[in-house]
Amino acid sequence: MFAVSAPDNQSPTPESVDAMTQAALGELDAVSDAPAAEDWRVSYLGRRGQLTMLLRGLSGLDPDLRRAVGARANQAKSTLEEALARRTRELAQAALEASGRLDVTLPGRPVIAGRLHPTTQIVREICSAFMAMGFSVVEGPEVELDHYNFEMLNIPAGHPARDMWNSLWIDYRNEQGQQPMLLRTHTSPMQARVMEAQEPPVRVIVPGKCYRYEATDATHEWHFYQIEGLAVAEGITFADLKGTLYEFARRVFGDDRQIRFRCDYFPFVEPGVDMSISNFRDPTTGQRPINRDEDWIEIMGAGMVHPKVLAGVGYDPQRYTGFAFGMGPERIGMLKYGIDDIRHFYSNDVRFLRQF
Ligand code: FA5
Repeated sequence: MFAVSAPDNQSPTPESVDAMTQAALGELDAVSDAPAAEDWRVSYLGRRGQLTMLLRGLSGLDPDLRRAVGARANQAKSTLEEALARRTRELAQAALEASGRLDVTLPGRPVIAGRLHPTTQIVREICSAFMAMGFSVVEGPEVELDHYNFEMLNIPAGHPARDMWNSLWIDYRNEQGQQPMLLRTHTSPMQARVMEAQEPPVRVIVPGKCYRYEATDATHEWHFYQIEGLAVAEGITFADLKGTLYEFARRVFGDDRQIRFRCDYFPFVEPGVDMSISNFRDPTTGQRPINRDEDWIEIMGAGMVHPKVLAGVGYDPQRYTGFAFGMGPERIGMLKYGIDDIRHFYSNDVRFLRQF
């Protein structure tokens, strides 16, 4: 080992401390296992190690020399301690690799997997059913003009049917003055927007969010999704509407669920219907799909596009006919998965969301 004090007992100098440090680092490189590393530590950093002894002997030195050698020796101490820690890690890693073993008992790192929201899942499922029947998907604005949400749907200002949709109005003004705007109450305004933008034939579905100023209960939210459907061409009849909706219900609910059409009124269709899905008790379990005392749950409004709506977008109502529908995917999800309250969808309770 290198001696810090020269054999002739000369006083240490900064240079002799540097030389000792270099020699120590060289020896550490040559150390090949943990016991040898421990011997190295004892000989330099141990209680009677060279560097420790040097630091202890500083008090006997001339003040100038003491300062210079002291500073260098403290630096050397940190250098050697860091080098030892690094070498110890390298030796441990090398020993593990040499043993050919892997510590399989180490716990794995948990992977947090996200999942699709149940509404997204059911919306996608419904869209797939219609895409398989040749419909394409379009989307539109959630903040809508009165013009599209009502006027183009044969619901002029002051029409009593406006009360069917409790609206959330927006105070908006641009260079042209006041433009009555609202959070769309349904996806039906996209009927007019799509027909204005293209010539027949049209076959689209429009998924999107809607908003209504209304009290919530087990089947009503103030914000919810709708999926609009529109098909316009020459020769489309009510039978096409029924056939399309039967096929949709078969694809989403299977063959066993019953479907009910009833007359209903919407100013933009004639005739108009609503469609419900059976919520009957299972004779063996006594359970209903949705735990509510109702045999039928309404899932959509539909009908033949009103000639005034066709004429409003420039289509010839003598030549073209079409059908339209607007359904609530949350209610469809409730019937399909047995969810008894629509408010579970948006209360963000992970115990509910994790089930999907
Ligand atoms: C309409 O909104 C019409 N635009 C539907 C339509 C389209 C008729 C095209 C004719 C032709 P309605 O308000 O009934 O109709 O809503 C349609 C469906 O949206 C309902 O059957 C229901 O499934 C869903 N829905 C309506 N209001 C709510 C609500 N507050 N919470 C959850 N779902 C709702």
